[in-house]
Amino acid sequence: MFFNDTIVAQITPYGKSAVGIIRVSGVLSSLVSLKILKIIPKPKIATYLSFFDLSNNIIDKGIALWFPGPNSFTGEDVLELQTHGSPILLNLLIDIITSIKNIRIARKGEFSERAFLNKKIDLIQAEAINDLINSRSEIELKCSLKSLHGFFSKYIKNIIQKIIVFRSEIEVRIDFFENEEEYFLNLNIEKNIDNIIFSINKIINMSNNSKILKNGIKIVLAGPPNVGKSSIFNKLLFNNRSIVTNIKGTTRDTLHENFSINGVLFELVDTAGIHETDNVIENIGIKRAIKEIKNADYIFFVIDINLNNFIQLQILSKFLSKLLIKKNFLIILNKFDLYNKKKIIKYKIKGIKYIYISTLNNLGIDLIRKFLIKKTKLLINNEANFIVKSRHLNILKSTKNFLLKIKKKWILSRNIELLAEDLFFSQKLLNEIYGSVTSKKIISYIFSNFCIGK
Ligand SMILES: Nc1nc2c(ncn2[C@@H]2O[C@H](COP(=O)(O)OP(=O)(O)OP(=O)(O)O)[C@@H](O)[C@H]2O)c(=O)[nH]1
Ligand SMILES: [Mg+2]
Repeated sequence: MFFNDTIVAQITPYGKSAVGIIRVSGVLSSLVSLKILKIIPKPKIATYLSFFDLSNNIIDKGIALWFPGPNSFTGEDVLELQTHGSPILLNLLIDIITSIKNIRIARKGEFSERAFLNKKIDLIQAEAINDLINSRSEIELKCSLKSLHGFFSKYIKNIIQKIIVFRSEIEVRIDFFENEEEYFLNLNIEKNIDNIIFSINKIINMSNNSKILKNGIKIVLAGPPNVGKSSIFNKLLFNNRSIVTNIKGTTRDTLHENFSINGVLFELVDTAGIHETDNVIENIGIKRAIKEIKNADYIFFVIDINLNNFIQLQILSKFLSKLLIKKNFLIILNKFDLYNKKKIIKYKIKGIKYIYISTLNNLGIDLIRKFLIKKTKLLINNEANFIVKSRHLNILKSTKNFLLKIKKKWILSRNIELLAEDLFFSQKLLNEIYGSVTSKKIISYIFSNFCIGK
């Protein structure tokens, strides 16, 4: 695709740094090179050169890289200038470059957008570049790299290929057989549609992990007041982040902190103790705690092992019957240091994992960590780890629903030509994931979320 205007932007972060890089892309890149460097450097070779201003004064010396199109990131002629990282120098260079007619500052994500429009990368890869830059954990970074290298695209391509093969079998029959009965001979239409839906469902199910891979595993510490939730919070963070006192209802607001184990991000949330109270502030805190519990991936329900009181058990059973029914949770029995054998409490509940600890003696904290490490291993060892973005998920779901409709229509009408047409449409729907038929508006929206210079 040809663009009249050439674009320029600083591609390193703003502010002082050892080196700053400016990228120019477009038809006028060679003119920029002649103006600033007085030559066009050899392609793809780092060349140490003087940089000149418009009055031919040397303003700096640095490295220039010349990538003639189409063998560049954007597919256009690209010039990259590496200078000392002075914001004034970098601004001066950009001013010189933009003083040339038809050269302007690049919009957010415009280099990647041009790479996409010039078919250097597909939309999945463009999105993966952005995800990679914004990754908050090692596992998210690895997933983005996989998508960038076409791992996710391969899954989608396989489904599209299945539709193409199925369609061509149908079309051969339409073209060559006159007798209607022969149309369907050896062609198990419903089974074929089911098979495509099955492959789509497989990816939809994989997306369940996407939220965790991207945002981390959310663990909420919940339970009655004064049982040691904040103490556990602090121990797991190695930081006295949350206030601990022997007064019931110390924690009121929710506290959120991130940490990572084995490259997997965790979000740990400390909450207000749940109990009956007339205190207005505490009640707001309890409401917030319940909201966090509902959004948790794991709930660590903390109990004081020494309190054989009815309320603790009541709260726990309320949890079991209502909130936690579909949640993963672990019961942590704290204050084991005060444990009195005569007061043994039967907290054992079938199918629920529980751990005895004492934050005072540092006992059992390692067991909680082991529990978390186990969770990370389950994630890391999953070969099919990738992040299914909501845009991809929406397309997959609408293609699946469309295929279900196609199947129904076929059963009712037995119209093979209509079936071929519908299958072609479902193929087009899936292609939107790559952006080959995606509307300009959606594409601009996707790239507008990128950072400047990308
Ligand atoms: N003996 C003993 N005391 C503990 C232990 N863990 C916490 N405590 C004490 O129990 C009291 C309450 O601890 P917190 O961590 O504030 O309890 P919490 O569940 O966050 O309480 P709220 O914020 O009020 O809901 C503090 O005095 C802690 O020092 C433990 O393992 N053994
Ligand atoms: Mg607390």
